[in-house]
Amino acid sequence: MTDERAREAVRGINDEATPGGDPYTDYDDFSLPAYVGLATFQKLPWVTDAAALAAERPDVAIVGAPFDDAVSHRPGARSGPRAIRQASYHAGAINSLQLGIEPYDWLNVVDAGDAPVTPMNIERAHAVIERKVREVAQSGAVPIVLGGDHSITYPSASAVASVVAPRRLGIVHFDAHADAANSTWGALRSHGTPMRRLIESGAVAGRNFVQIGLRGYWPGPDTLEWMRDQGMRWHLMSEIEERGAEAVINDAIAQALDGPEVIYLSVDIDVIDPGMAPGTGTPEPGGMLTRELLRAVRQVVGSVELAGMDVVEVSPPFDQAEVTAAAAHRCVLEAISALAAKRRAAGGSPITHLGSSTDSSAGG
Ligand SMILES: [Mn+2]
Repeated sequence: MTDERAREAVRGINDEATPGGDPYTDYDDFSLPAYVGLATFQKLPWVTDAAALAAERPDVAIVGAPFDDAVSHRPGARSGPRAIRQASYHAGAINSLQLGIEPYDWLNVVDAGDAPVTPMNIERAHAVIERKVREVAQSGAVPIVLGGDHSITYPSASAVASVVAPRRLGIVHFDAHADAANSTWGALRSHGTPMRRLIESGAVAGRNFVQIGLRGYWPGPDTLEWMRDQGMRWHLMSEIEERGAEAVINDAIAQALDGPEVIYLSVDIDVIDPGMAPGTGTPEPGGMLTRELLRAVRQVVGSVELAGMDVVEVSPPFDQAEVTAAAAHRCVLEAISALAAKRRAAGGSPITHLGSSTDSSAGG
């Protein structure tokens, strides 16, 4: 699939395009069913090379971080990026009913592939993830990173913070867990510690690190005291139950932007109730509804300047019927659609697709 062919096909919803003459060539890869061909995210062009990204200057780029050597309980998130990429029944083009927009008519989105991770070496994996995310962000694209365990937020958000500097980064973090421990059984790089590392390193100020959905029985009082000392702010799941998600998230956005100009959004899929998202490493009962989280992603992305995002902790071996991977996939689509709606609202122009016509059925 070349970039030109993918762009030609973007116009129109693919499965509504009328076949032409030759069944062998009627549809290009972008327009063929989701299960046919390469499983790039939403069949988007696969542009992995830093030079190609710099030349392409996409608006958004998907990045895989297939790494789970830093989990404390049940593993499997290394297979998350691949599972999320294929958790869709749509061919490439999509139309957001929620936002009334065909996002790929407004944004140039590519799949930048995976960071070149190998197992059994956390420092090496984090280093290559940081470099990959930095390359994507330096191209001008908003990186949307598919985890991977939550430890990858440390290199990923660090890379984004370094690229946006001197502008400051706030972080909005959905999770059942605070992930701000000092160590996990002595390991400083773990999926329980990335938020502390980000604050200690200065990538983000504690007071602009805002967490939503915390619940259950971890962390302990010492870590909570450290979090308070940093000025971190968090909104328990019980607050969402009492006040509703929309009001809580409005407060969280204001707190994260109290100083910074741009936002990194980190979504641990375990913020969703494990009854709706069982495929994750540390499931904690009593979480958000999937529909609440998707609405929350639209709310956050629609009202901030998004510099980067990740969706982490999808563990396909523990999933059922791909329900967790699908939720993660839709978190990404909601973010892309909200970015597109912002582009349109700001008076932007639709992308002129090569070979496109005004006939919306001309896809393929
Ligand atoms: Mn978590």
